[in-house]
This record gives sequence, structure tokens and C-alpha cells, in this order.
Amino acid sequence: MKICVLGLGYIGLPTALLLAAHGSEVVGVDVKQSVVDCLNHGKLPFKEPGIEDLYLQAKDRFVAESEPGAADVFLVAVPTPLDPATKVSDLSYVKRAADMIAAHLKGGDLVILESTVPPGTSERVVIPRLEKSGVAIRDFLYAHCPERAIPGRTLKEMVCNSRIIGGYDRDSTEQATSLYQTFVRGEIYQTDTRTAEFVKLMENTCRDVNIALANEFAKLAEECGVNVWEAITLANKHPRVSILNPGPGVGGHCIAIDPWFLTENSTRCRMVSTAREVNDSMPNYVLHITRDLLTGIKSPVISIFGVAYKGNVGDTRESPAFKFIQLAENEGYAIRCHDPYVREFPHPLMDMADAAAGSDCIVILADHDCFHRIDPAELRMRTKFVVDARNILDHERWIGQGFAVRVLGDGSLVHPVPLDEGIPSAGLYSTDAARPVTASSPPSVPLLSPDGRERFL
Ligand code: SAJ
Repeated sequence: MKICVLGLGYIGLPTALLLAAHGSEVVGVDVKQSVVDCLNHGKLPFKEPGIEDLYLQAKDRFVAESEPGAADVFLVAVPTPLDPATKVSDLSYVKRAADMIAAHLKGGDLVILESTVPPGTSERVVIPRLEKSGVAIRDFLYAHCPERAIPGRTLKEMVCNSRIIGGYDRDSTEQATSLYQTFVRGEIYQTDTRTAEFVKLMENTCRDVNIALANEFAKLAEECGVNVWEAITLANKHPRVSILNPGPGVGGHCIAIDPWFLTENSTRCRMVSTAREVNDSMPNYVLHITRDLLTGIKSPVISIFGVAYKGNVGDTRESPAFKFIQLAENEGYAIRCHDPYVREFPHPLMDMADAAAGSDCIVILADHDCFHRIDPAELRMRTKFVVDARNILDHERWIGQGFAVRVLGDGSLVHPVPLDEGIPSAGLYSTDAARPVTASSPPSVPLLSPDGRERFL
């Protein structure tokens, strides 16, 4: 069986390689000639755990091209960006892929759309374009099979997660199911095309709304002088509560975008768009905390550690770092960036020592695990401030080196711990309260309640 995969990005390439590694002849197509050349020279265009080994298993049955040709199966995994001005989906890549397929489509072929699209897109946009080939639907097969893999664990999740197969008709659903069964070990659930489109958007919207709730809790905790990280840890001890982590905002090509696909044509939605607003405002909130620390410093320099959209990945799509940098630069802050995972970024990337040298504040925006091991003694700062928007640093170590540490949602913005409470003199605030606290290790740092009375956690 010959399979043509259109789009060799974070989803298309691993899918193409998995299919090839499991015995299919695969042609991967990408409009970017640099991606095609890179792959045909045995190089991978991005990092992802396990992808190099997979490439070695797949390479004898995989070739990259810039145009599709005849095939038995066409699988589309192209981007579906959001028009930033209108917040409406831009389906131009999907349309272009459908037109390219139409030029080669024949009776009996199977077309699979993996790209995330607004409900109804397959029936209203994709299938009519495919039919321009002269082959009518039912003479070719069609299914929407949304991907569910999370960057950083893409290959594992592509194999182990369950899948939704939304076929245009029974035959389409069965044929698509057989194809995925060649490499998917998770359950496969069958439905119709429109439901599959809707389910995918619900999944990512659910996560976005829950992250917004965690971010809202962080701001509320701040107002109440409560450490949100401890509060979340304790609330999550309830058997039916599972609060996510607050952070500097939601990035990536999925969760920051998909909720808009669900609501773009609706006249009734409020909660979904409010969640988007809450998450989109988090870079402003982190800048607010940073500004609070830097007041009075002349020509302040901010060093951003982690410009990727999340921890342990090199992907910067929709990263909250973009908004933070733009806002900070508009206020006159000089910005330096460091990210050990990211290869390309519009702002110059520096190594850690250079990014920190002479700086006034480090702001942690991505939760790369390696940041927990940073030795602050090696950083030659002008002013020893750090804002940890991910609660990832080893705070005691930083405080021990004379840093003033602020953690997003640690409750100290409104009620800073007085300086005479055993805090190192160079530090303004303690972050003892920022660590999850167990009954056996109560922190000794008193906090002030909103009513002004001292209390111990
Ligand atoms: N984030 C938080 N707090 C959290 C969790 C995440 O602030 O508690 C932030 C991350 O830092 C990041 C953003 O949210 O900026 C999104 O990251 P993520 O790890 O939640 O998700 P993605 O975008 O990498 O992948 C998601 C996944 N969807 C769900 O978990 C429902 C993945 O399974 C999908 O396949 C993927 O979107 C996609 O391609 O649609």
C-alpha cells in the first residue's frame, strides 16, 4: 500500500515514519523545500524523543517530496492557523492540500484529515474540493482522525493513546481503522466525521478552560496572601478535584487556538472565550510582578529563561514569551533570552551565563526540568531578582545566593513577608511558602492574613 502524507511537521512526520516503520511505502510531502532536503539527507527538522531511532527503522520505505503523486491513501497533517485579526480559522493549507490530492485522486482511495478544523469543515470545505477531481464521495473514502499526541511524548502517545476515527460512511471508518491499527496500540473509537471534529476541539478547550481556572486561582491567591501552589496541592488531595498548574500563559499550536475554532461561528459562547482571555493576559500579569520588583532600577535588564511554549520542548509556536517580550520592550526594558531547547527565535538567543551577566531580573517562562538544577552562584547579575512563573526553580538555593525570588501566585505580591523574619538580607521575599507543604514539615515562615493577623501555614 502506498501512503502519501501531506505536511511533515510535528504530527505529519512522526505519523509518516510510524506508518513506514510498520511496513507501508510512504511519500512525505512538504511545501518547504528545506524540510524535504533535510529529510532526504538523513536529517530531522526538529527534535522529539525517539524520532531518530524511528527514522532509522523507517528510512528504507520513506521518501520526502515537494509534490504528491498517485497513492492509495492520502493523509493530511498540515497547519490550521488562526487569523489573529478575526480569531477565525485559516483553512488555506487544508484547502491547498485537498486541491493537491484532487489532482491525483482515483476511485477507492482513502483520504484522511488529521489537521484540527472547525466542526463541519470536512463536509463543507474538504470533500467538495476533493470531488473536483471528478471522483464523487462514496467512490473515494474519507475520514477525520484527529491526532492526540502531546509534544515531548509524541511518539509514545501516537502509539499508546486511544484514537477517534470519524468516517464519512461505514466503509471509510473501517478502512481508516485498519490503517491506524497497523501502529496504534490504544483503543480505536468510531464515529462520524463531524463528531470527530467536535471531540478534538472539546478536548483542547477543556484543557484551556482548566488552565484558565488555575491562573485565576493564582491571581486570587495572590490577593488573599495565599500560596496557590500549596493550595492546589492540598485541593488536589480531594478525590474528585484535579486543578492544573498556573503559568505565564498558554502556548503551542493547539490549546491557544482550538477553542476559537469551536466558537468562531457561535453566538452563545462565553466561558470558552473568557478562558482564552484569562490565559492570554498571563504574560501581562507576569510582567506586572516583574515590574513590581524592578521599580527604582535605572535602565533595567530582564533575562528570560525559557522561550519555548512549555517545558522540555524546543517549539516556540504561540509561546507566551512573544507577548511578554513585546510588552516589556514597549515599556523600555532591555531583554535577553536563553533557552537550551530552542534553535531559532526572532530575538537573539544567548547561553545562560551571557544572558544573566549584568542583568537585573531573570524571568522563568518555560518549565524546562534542567532549570531546577541551575546553580545561581554562577550567574553574574547586576541585581539579584528572579521571577519564577512556573515554580520550577530550587528556590532555597537561589535565596541562599542572595536572590529575591518571586513565584507566580505565591501570595507575596499583596502581603510580602517582613524582612526581619529570618530572610537573607538581599532577598525581599521568602518563597518557603511556595513549596508544597506536608504536615510533617511545616514551614516556619509566618504570613499575614488579609485581616493583618499573623498566621502559620
Ligand atoms: N500549561 C499550563 N498549565 C498546565 C498545563 C499546561 O500553563 O497545567 C500550558 C503549557 O505550558 C503550554 C500550554 O499550556 O503553554 C499547552 O501545553 P499542554 O502540554 O497542555 O498541551 P500541548 O499544546 O502541548 O498539546 C495539547 C494536548 N491536548 C490535551 O492535553 C487535551 C495534546 O494531547 C494534543 O494532541 C495537542 O494539544 C494538539 O495537537 O492538539
